[in-house]
Amino acid sequence: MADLNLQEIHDFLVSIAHKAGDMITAAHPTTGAAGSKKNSVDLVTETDRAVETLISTSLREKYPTFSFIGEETYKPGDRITTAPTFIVDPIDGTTNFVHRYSYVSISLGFAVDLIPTIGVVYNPFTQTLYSAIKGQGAFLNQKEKLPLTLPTPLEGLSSCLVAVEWGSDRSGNDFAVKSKTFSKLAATKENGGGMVHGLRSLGSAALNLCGVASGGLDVYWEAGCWAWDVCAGWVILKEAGGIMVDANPGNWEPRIDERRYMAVRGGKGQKEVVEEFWGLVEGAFEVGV
Ligand code: LIP
Repeated sequence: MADLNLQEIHDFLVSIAHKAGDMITAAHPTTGAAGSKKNSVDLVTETDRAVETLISTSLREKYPTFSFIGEETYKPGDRITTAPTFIVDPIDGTTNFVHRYSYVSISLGFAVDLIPTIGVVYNPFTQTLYSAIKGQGAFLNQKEKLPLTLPTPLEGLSSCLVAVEWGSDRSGNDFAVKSKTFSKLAATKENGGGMVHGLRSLGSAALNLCGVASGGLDVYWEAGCWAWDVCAGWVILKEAGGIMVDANPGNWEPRIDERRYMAVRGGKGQKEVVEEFWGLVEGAFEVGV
C-alpha cells in the first residue's frame, strides 16, 4: 500500500461522485425507468447502468491496473481479491430513486488486501458528501470531522435508534430471521424484547453506515447486501470510531464480502450493545455462509 497515493485516489473518487451525482439528479424523475433483477422488488434503472459505466470508464482510464467490481456488472463467481480494487454501487437506494425519495447515494469504495481503505458516499439530492481514508479520519463535506459531536456512551440497546433493512428476499430462512428479530427488537423487556427507541428502514446501506458514523443512528443491522453496498461506508464508519461486526452472532471480524453486517457507532459500550443485540437475533442467516 506504501506506493499508493490514497489522497489522490480519494480526490478522484470525490470528483467522480459529483459527476455521477449530476447525472442522477438530471435523470430524476424522467429517465429512471425501472426494471427488476431477481424479483419484482429488486429494482434497477437505466440510470444505474449509465452511472456505473461513467464511473468504471473514468476509473479504468486513470487506474488501469486496479480491479473494479460494480453492482451492475458483477457476475456470480466474481471474487474480490487482495489487489487494489474499486468496489462501487452507482446508485445505492435504487428503490428510493425510483420512488423519488431522496435517500439515495453513490457509493465508491476502494479496498486493498480486502481491507476497506477509502470511502466516498455522496447523496446528490441533499448534496451531502461523506468521505474517509483509512487512518486519516472521516469527514462530512470534506470539512466537518465525524462524528459531528463527541459520542455519548451507549447506554444499552434499549437506548438505541436502530436501522434495519428488509432487502429484496421476501421468503425463506433469512426473511424469517429478519421478521422475527425486528419484532424482538421492538418488544418490551417483559416479553423478552429489546425495547429499542425505534427501528428505521430507509433503503440505502451506504447512507445507513454514514448515519451511524455521524452518530444519528446507533446501530445498523442487515444481511443480504453486498460489498458494494458497504465498502465505502465501512471506512467512514471505522474512521468515525464505529465498529463493524457480523449480523449473525459470534463473528467480530466479518469479511468485506461477508454479506451480513452490523455497525455500531463510536462511544463507550459498543461491545455490550453488540452482545445484547446478538442475544436477540432469532435464528441465523444463511446468506454468505
Ligand atoms: C440496496 C441496499 C439496501 C438493501 C437492499 C439493496 P441498491 O442497494 O442499500 O440497504 O436493503 O437489499 O441492496 O439495490 O439500492 O443498490
